[in-house]
Amino acid sequence: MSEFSFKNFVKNIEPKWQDHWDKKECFKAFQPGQPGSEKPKYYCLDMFPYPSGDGLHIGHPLGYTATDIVSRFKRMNGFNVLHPMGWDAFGLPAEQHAIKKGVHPAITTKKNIETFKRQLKSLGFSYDWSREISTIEPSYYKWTQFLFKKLYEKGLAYQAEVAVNWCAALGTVLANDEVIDGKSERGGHPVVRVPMKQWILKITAYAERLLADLDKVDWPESTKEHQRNWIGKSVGARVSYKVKSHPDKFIEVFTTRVDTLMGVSFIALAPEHPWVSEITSAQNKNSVLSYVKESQSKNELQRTDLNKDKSGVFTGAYAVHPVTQKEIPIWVADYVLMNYGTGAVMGVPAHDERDHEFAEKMSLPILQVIDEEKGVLINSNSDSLKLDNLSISKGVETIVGFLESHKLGQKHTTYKLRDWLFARQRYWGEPIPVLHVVDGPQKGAVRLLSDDELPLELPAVEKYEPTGTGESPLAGVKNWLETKDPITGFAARRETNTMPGSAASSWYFLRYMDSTNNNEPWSKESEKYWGPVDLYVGGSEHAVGHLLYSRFWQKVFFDLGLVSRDEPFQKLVHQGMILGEDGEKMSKSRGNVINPDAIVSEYGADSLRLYEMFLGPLEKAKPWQTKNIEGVYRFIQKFWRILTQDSEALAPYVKKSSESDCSPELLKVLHKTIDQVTADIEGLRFNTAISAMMILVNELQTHLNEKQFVPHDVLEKTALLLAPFAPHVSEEAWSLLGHSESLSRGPWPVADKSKIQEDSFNLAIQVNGKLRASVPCSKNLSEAEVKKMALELEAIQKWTEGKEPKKVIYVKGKLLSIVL
Ligand code: ANZ
Repeated sequence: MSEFSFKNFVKNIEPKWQDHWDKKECFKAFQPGQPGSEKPKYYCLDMFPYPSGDGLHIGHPLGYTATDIVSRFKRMNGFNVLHPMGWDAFGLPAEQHAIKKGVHPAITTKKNIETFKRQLKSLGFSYDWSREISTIEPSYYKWTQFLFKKLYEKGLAYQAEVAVNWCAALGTVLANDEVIDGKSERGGHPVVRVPMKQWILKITAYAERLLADLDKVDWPESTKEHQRNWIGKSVGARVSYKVKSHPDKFIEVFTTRVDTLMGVSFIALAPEHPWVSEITSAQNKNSVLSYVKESQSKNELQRTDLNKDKSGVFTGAYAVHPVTQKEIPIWVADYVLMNYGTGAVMGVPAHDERDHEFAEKMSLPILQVIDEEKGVLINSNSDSLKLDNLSISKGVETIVGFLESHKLGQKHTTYKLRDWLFARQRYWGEPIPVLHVVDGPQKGAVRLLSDDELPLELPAVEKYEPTGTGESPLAGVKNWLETKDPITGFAARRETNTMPGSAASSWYFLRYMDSTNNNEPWSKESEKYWGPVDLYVGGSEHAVGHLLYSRFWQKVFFDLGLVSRDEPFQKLVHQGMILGEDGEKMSKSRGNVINPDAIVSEYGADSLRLYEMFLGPLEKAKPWQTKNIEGVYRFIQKFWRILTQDSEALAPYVKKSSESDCSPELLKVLHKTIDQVTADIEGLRFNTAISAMMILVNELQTHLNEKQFVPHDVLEKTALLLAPFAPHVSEEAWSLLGHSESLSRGPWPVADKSKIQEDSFNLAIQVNGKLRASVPCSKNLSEAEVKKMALELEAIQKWTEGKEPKKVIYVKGKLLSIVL
């Protein structure tokens, strides 16, 4: 078959099978109670894409092919597989794209979804498209709003004036995970901290469980560690220092090293600490005020940078040491952050690097109180507490005991995790389902919309660009904005902020379980059946964003009795990045971007799928090489040729018959391949599975070349093995081999281990205890036959010299020992 016709053949069969799968609902997942649901379930999930204007990136099919292989494999193994797809279509990227194109996001997003869907279909992924979701549909975001209400009712959503990450260029606030090194993750624009009234979700209430439950899931260790660090648990103590000039005021500090209490030589407050101006003495007022002002222009990163010079200013006030009652100067220093711990620290220059620098610069005393080598307290005795020579842990215990009994401190655990900023001053997001009463006796009250008012639809507007003022474009939509308080009848305004991009993605995996339910986001029954996601594949960039938020929502839903388990994703895998041919990250500006459409049209989807899987281990970064696709392309061609080429001449060698007619060598390769491909798919080692199948197909070719028999059975099993990877050509082969039903539900071939076993082994032969020969020996030989063979060997006769052995001992499959 010529190259040209094979190309046409591929062009022909791929859409044909895609249509067939659609029409016959080959990938339908059966709801609990339906026929088919009695099978074991398997939930295999991709991170759903945001449908960008660029269409599918060559990196998308990497993870998607991996989950597709697993989904197809599980289906063929008798599982009821849930493998869904949808669109994460609200949010900043979609809006930015629309702004760039000058076309309303509702229009661009719809168009992009169509492109994405066409592209995904052209790759032959086995999604149950009847469960498709799109987060911008009111039928979907109705439930996002409903779930927000649940969080609010549980006290986990609140409004507060907080310092937020404001990005003027994007015209919106950003969540902490959207800010990298003081710049917006998207676009790299500067981000500054400004106070704003915001909706916030209390993820910190779940910090401990989010941390502890990481032990329950099968995730990459690096991702768990990333979450652990992001949650940032610190176990320590709070200590109260009385302010000498204001005896009713106690400055609370948080410390992880309460054992160093006797080495404190100053207290430092964050510039934003509420007591700064109150405790500052008259003489110091001006210098303190100007310092505070100056620090506002620095971001958190600049302030905490270890390499930066420490700065600060003395307030003129003193604190009282809780044990010695000595005076300790109170400073303001911008390396102390207001949003961590209590916004105040006790400075221990001898044992903390930043405090040390600060003390040196300000000429404050540096007193060593721990012998770090011995791990004991020193210089720490006072009239009221004898601490010297205590171990650090004993020291902590004694000091905390003292502080507690004097009501001057207690053990305390703190987390770096911040509450989740849940409002964006943007148009393209879910409206937050609340009203603000603006008139009447209950002015200022916040009302949740009732369930039957949901969805609160996003109004159609002409101007959707950020206003730049910090207010959402929705604030300009008068007829939508102004409404009435249902309770008092007085004027009310709708909330104009929208939800962040990560709202919809925090629960979409639950919606797939019951995507057409109009009465609830999902039924308990469907969650009980489908949960948790058995395999989740997606990018590691979501480690502390989406993957943390979803765990939080799942736990809240668990506490509300809406779901039956408190972790959403049992096994998580991150696919590696596909780099450009030049080994660099693919980007338009580098001009090294590969378009999947072009590859599919040249080589077909099966080749693209095989190639991406053959590139290397799923998790690794690897460069793309278009010319190497030829390798997998030829592999499929070879398989097809074996099935069809010279069929008349070869017919006698490929007849309908059973394996028993087949040569043991071929059977061995076949069953080895079945065994390996099965284990490799389970272990997500797709590249080695493909290598194994290549060996098998070569073996088939060799057999035919030598006019040896290749039974029909063997060809069938080869097609089945290949099906998860290259489903189109496998279906075509399966039908050519006489099947009228799709192979999408199996049967998956089972390896016959007895056929795999090596049929020869190395026999070691000893004469009088000394190794004299080592020869290959067939496993089928009896003990007598082995003895006879050994004694006839020249290498042995040299030693036996014709003598009759006194004893011959045979250790089966290993050793023959001849005693003369
Ligand atoms: C005294 C001390 C002595 C400290 C010592 C450390 C070493 P982690 O482990 O990251 O939680 N700290 C507390 N609140 C702070 C704030 N708002 N801004 C900046 N620094 C703050 O760090 C806890 C330690 O960081 C605390 O323990 C405190 O310094 C400082 F030898 O107290 B430590």
